[in-house]
Amino acid sequence: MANRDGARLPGVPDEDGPARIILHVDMDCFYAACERLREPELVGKPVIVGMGYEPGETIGAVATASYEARAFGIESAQAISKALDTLPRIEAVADGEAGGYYRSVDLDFYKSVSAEVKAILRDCADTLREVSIDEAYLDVTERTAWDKTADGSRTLAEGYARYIKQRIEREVGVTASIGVAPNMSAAKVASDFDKPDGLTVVEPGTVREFFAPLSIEAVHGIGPVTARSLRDLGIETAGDLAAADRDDLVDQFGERGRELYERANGRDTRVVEPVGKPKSFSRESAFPPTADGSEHQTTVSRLAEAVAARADREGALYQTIGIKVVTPPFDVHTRARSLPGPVQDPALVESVALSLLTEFEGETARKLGVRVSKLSFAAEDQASLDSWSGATTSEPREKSSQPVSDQSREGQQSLTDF
Ligand code: TTP
Ligand code: CA
Repeated sequence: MANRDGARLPGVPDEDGPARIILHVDMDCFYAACERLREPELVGKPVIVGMGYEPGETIGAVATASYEARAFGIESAQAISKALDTLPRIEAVADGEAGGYYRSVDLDFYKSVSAEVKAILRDCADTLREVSIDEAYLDVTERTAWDKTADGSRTLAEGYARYIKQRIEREVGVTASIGVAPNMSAAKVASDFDKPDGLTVVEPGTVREFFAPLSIEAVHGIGPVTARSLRDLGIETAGDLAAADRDDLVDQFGERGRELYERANGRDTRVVEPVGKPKSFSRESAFPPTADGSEHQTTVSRLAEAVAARADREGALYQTIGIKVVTPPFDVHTRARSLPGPVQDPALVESVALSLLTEFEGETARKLGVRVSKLSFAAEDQASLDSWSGATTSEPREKSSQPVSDQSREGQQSLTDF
């Protein structure tokens, strides 16, 4: 994982490994695209999805408009009456005149389309963070690379993003715009850069350059109000923001000012984390390469304790305990062992992790990790009761039993677990 201090150069390989590869996927005119799935005659037509356009209705807003309707000036959140003035219903106009194809919002249907898209994204990512019905971040660092293809024309990461776009289009029938970058905020801005059906790649080391000419509104997190205040300070572009005095920004906007400054400079150390219940807990530590077995053991013991404590805090039981060993330069080995049932037992996490480590005796490592997975939250109700009554600890619900099976001897299988 990347340094969390933000001190390293953006996107440049550091001692923790190569720059991350983050994708932001944003579906194009999503509700309108869904309507076109079940009514293909709407393809290429100005489609407006919203409420309140039926005769006799007056109040309502546009949820979204197809790009053909946007060309007339219709946009999300606009009053439906205004949209109807601009582009009357097609049923109401004379032959040959411009009219809009109005459809009412059918959220259940859009959710079902969204679920199909998200299933593809989940399949393609190490970790996925769903942001909304039509938007998600993917960390694909372990699935592809920033290296160039053999002919040097593009990065492998770009090819991977293109593959995801094609899968969505072929398997679901809607289009997505994707931004590829070494961090989340740059990926977000990149997905919006060339909409619709866009693919914009911001390579490591070029984030600041990519941001520089963009207007400040393009930086995620800057709305109209902040933009106005920034303009009052003479800051018009993301480049101006990157070059501004950080302390002035902090004085004016607090922590948010610092964050916006960092992002405009290409620094964003946020990690793509799934929403909802975690599937695993892990902790990793990078260090100067060493073959010293006792150092490895000390590190693994420390990580095991931290991971077990985290699971305990979250009220989680775990059935699989694993380690990760990274040998220079970037060879990732994972090993895991499954228990017959879920446990909450810090001593067992340590002993299983140390026993898995023995396979790597004498090897040079530069990073170690410990993970518990196959989580269950059986203690959840109890845990929330505990917190109501002010208790902070809960007893292990089940005691350990002996490990029975070794998993993923090749290491490949559970690579994405980490
Ligand atoms: P967006 O991603 O903001 O917009 P979009 O997908 O329609 O268009 P774009 O190609 O620019 O990404 O929102 C996703 C869906 O959320 C959108 O299809 C409809 C809904 N929505 C509303 O209902 N009201 C709103 O004000 C906005 C902005 C979106
Ligand atoms: Ca969208």
